[in-house]
Amino acid sequence: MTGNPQRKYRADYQPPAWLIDDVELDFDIGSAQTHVRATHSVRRNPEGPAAEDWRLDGRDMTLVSVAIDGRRLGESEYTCGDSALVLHGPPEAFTLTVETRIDPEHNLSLEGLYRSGDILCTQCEATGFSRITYFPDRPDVMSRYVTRITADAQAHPVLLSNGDCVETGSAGAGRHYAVFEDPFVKPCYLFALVAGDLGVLRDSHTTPSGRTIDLRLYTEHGNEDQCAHAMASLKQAMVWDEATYGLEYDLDSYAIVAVGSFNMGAMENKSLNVFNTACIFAAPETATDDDFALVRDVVAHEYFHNYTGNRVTCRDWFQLSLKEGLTVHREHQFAIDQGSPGVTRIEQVRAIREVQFPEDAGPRAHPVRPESYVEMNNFYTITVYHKGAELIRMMEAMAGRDAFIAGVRHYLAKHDGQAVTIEDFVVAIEESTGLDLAQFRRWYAQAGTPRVGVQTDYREGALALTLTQSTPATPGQPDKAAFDIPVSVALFDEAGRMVREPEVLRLDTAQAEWCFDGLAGEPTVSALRGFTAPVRLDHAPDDAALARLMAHDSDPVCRWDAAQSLFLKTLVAGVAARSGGEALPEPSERLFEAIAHLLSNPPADRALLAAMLTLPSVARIGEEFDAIDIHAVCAARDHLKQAIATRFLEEFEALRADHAALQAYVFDVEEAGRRRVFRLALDYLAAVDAPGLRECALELSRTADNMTDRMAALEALRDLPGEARDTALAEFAERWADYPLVMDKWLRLQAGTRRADSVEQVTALLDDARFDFTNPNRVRALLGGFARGNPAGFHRADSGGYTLIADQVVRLDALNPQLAAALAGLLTPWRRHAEPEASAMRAALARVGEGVHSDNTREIVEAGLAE
Ligand code: 0A1
Ligand code: ZN
Repeated sequence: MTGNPQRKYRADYQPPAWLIDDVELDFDIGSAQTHVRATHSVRRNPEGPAAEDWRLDGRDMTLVSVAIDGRRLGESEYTCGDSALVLHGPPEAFTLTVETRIDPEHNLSLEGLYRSGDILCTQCEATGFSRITYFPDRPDVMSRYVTRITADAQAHPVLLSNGDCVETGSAGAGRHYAVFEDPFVKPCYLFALVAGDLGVLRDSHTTPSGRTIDLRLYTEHGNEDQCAHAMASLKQAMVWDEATYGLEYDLDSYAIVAVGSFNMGAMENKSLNVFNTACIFAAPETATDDDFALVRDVVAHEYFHNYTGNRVTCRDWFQLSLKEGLTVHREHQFAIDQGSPGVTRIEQVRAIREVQFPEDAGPRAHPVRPESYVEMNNFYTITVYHKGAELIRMMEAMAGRDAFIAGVRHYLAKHDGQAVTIEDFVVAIEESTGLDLAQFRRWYAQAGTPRVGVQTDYREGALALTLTQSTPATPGQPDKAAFDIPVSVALFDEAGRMVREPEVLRLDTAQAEWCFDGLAGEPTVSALRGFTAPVRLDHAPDDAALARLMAHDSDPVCRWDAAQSLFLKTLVAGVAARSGGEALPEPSERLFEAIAHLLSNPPADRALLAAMLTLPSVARIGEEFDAIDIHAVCAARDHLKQAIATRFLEEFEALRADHAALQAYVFDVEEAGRRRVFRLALDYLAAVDAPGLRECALELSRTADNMTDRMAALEALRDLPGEARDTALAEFAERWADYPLVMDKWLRLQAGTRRADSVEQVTALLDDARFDFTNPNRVRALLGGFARGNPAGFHRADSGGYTLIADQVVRLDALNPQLAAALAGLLTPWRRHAEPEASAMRAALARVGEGVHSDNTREIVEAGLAE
């Protein structure tokens, strides 16, 4: 590693020295390079520092000229370096014109202006705008934009930018132009431009106030039939935001463009969202139920940003959770309102526990509002997004839904058109709701997951409930002050009747006690109902109490969690035995009885049944250990699955047969729940290679009318011996060769296959024509699918898995640092593992450090290796 990248600190914030009120951009798109002329009306910021020089960010482009008030500057009047253009002593108010040349054809970083297939598109968050022109690339410089695009009319018949199209025309020589005006001020990270030969799906939405919005969804030709669900989701999201928050869309048109090469899921550019095709395309034949839900939720998320993010934005990037935590929370509320609220919440909780908790316990732990960063793109994390959303959810729980929504409306009205801080949001919520959030604010400042202990003491009709909290040290934060933690609690009696209604206890000290009296007998405590706070609960009800909660708790999260706890007890014992070289223990009769009871008294929501019968993931089991013996975890999980499958073979056969009665595919809660149970049944049957299963799965992989069932069949076959697996995979590849997103499923299936030579299989696929190293979706499917979805292969004893990932990170770093850094992150939790894996993983991370040059990947590696 070389160089000395600059670390930025939240405490160093200074307002911008100059402001730009109006931006005029003129893009002349050539066949190779693009020429950009930017004209800005600039004035000194009365609240800014009294700087002499003005620094404009910019990289990877050629400066053609710079002029002030129409006069071209001489060389002594500015300095242009690798990352900035500095104007020496500019006037107090002036017009700045900057001409640059950029090279979208060779831009593989997928930031700034780049080419995805035949589409030219932009990605400017967080700091991609400074790859387009020299500009103060920071969100607190907000301007009104006018954009003119000129391009070849045949290659790029569709030209788009933010706002309304106010003029189009011919530019001669087969070229044409279009001019766009965005009336709302915005930071440059929300700028967007698209040029291409695109197909479009059109629709419209009429708001409660009677305005009709033109809705357009653009994709490369031939994909229009995959866009109906995304369009329907957009309309659902618009209706929901009107009905729930009273927020109407504020322009006459809303466009989405789906592109195949995109580093993230989607981007909320004002009135011109750019999406990864993976978050737009959804047809029954090619997308699973999970894909349908993902599309719905990401489309809604980007739409919700129009207020929470665009109309009111972030002052600086340390405030990222201001827009992301709030918008994820709004997305979560929306998803819950679309049906199956229990299981939807369970999925949200799983993401926090299985991904955020490990991040918060690892070398990259950071507060929801980070204190410093080297590369901002490394901070689009599950902590900022999802833990941030849980903080908002806690505020909502404290205020009540109606008061909270009124608080958000107050915040939006108070700060409309501004770039503000998380503190501004918290103050607005306090002003509107009357809550005192003084101590609550610590959630934004302190990293780490609090552990909440639950102890009970029952005597003569009275239960003393003691709650304790402590938070482990995280990098740079050795001591933690007490959090303000809402813990929802209810009590159940022996027969499973609720004897105390749910009540939210506020734990705001290291320890506190509550007393419940007038009880007829010792109750069972149901705690953290609905997951009221992002904490680890140290609560150890005995097996009988867990079985009771599993059967009777009215909160689906606690019901599911009781099942998970029962499974975990067996699994933890299994891991300990295996690590100690002993035989794996058999599950207790109590566990089998609880499962039998569940199967004969299933919840009305089929998806909840499936969730409750799904064993904790390898990641979740790992959370129970200080040093994870990953191979013992896999063995214990396999063993338990086989034991359950053997005991309930008939029941799983019946659940499988039940599914045959399904009608043609529809994506709704009821049908998706049934498919989920079917998939679960196949999974258990595959665990014991049940008679007839291979034939049935092969047949289904050929005849299913939808991708959900087809994938269930392939996943069941994936680890089984015999020819059925290879036949099914080969037929699948042939049938879906023209659908890259479906081929990602094919890559992922193989990457996740348990076999001794999985490293070699993945390595071979890197050279397969169906793989493309420059496309992030392919890379995530194959390499992410391997490192995340194949623990046995990734952690293989000869370190082959680590070496494979390390080598590919180094290779990728030269093309797409953002993606390389994300992949490198998979090697950082080495301290969580037992030996010999820990040392081997660390060595692989060190190798990455020797081979990479980007600030992105270096920041990740340095954090991962820090003492
Ligand atoms: N703001 C987007 C996420 C996003 C962030 C960065 C990107 O490129 C570097 C792209 C998208 C969202 O929350 O949806
Ligand atoms: Zn977002």
